[in-house]
Amino acid sequence: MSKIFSGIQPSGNLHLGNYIGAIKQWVELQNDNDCIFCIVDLHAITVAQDPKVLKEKILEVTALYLACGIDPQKAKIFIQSENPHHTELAWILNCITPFGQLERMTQFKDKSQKQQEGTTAGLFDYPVLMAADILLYDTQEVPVGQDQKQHVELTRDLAEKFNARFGQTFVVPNPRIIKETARIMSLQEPTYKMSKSDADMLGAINLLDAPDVITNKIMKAVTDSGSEIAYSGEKNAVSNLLSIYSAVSNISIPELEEKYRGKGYGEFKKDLAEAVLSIIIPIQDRYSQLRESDDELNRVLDEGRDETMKRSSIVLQKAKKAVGLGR
Ligand code: AQP
Repeated sequence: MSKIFSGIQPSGNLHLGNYIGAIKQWVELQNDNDCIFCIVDLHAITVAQDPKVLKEKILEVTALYLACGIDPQKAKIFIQSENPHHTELAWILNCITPFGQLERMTQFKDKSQKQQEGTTAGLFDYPVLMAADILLYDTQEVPVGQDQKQHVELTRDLAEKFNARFGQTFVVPNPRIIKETARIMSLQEPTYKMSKSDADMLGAINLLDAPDVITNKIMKAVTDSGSEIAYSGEKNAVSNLLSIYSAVSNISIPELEEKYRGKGYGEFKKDLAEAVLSIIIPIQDRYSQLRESDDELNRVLDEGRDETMKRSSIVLQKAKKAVGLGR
């Protein structure tokens, strides 16, 4: 049984990349592990958010966690900003984090280019807060998509550095990345990852998109030159569609290649849309039921906050004592 921590930002609409790259793994992991899944709203505000929309998205993400199969009897779910230990530990970690290491974070480089009103200190510091999120719970494994690997590596570096300087305090965590589904790409620009902040409305399949919208996005997905449905480095678009198909159907990629040998993109995409909908429609049904009243969501979040704060206070006190803070 491993201790597992992961989270998603309520910074927009959850999409199939978040589901395949993260939540789908969490649902499997919760059966045999001690899991905590967070709604990382403090990370979301590292880019500008409309306060009313953010508030709504926090409950939306919570309901989607449950609708996708996270079971609060097995895993704890809570909102990051409701546990102040995260920002407190982040400050302590800031004081041992090399500035140059944060400058090398590729997500910072990508996102700072998009910040029109100027890059904020929060965006720069985001990976240190993420390190605090992980280290507060003696986390052993962090299930994430490929884009977060560098941040988990920074977390490892900070834990090792802190332990070496102040004595054994933190467990050094490992990223848990499933190669085949670690990077689901945009349906319109398959060299970029599917992303909540993609300006192209056709690039991402959102978990709450209407079924006809999902079918339309898949039918309009770009393909590669040539008509062969095969997984290869030269066929980014079709390889991405095959990865999605395989993840939602549990049919292996070689089997799918065989099934569609000599067949056209039209038939392949129609079947892919059906396979995606067979996963998403039940999620949407459960989501609608959950949103009839938010009482259940609030109960789950209250319980998750209380339980996780008990755990994180132990590690935080240990870290503060090691550094020499307080009396
Ligand atoms: N395209 C993806 N393929 C596989 N995994 C993905 N993840 C995100 N996009 C993909 C994984 O989902 C988890 C939550 O990600 P996040 O919301 O914390 O932040 P993100 O990675 O920055 O997600 P987005 O969608 O790209 O959001 P924006 O546009 O707001 O930055 C992580 O485990 C991530 O790896």
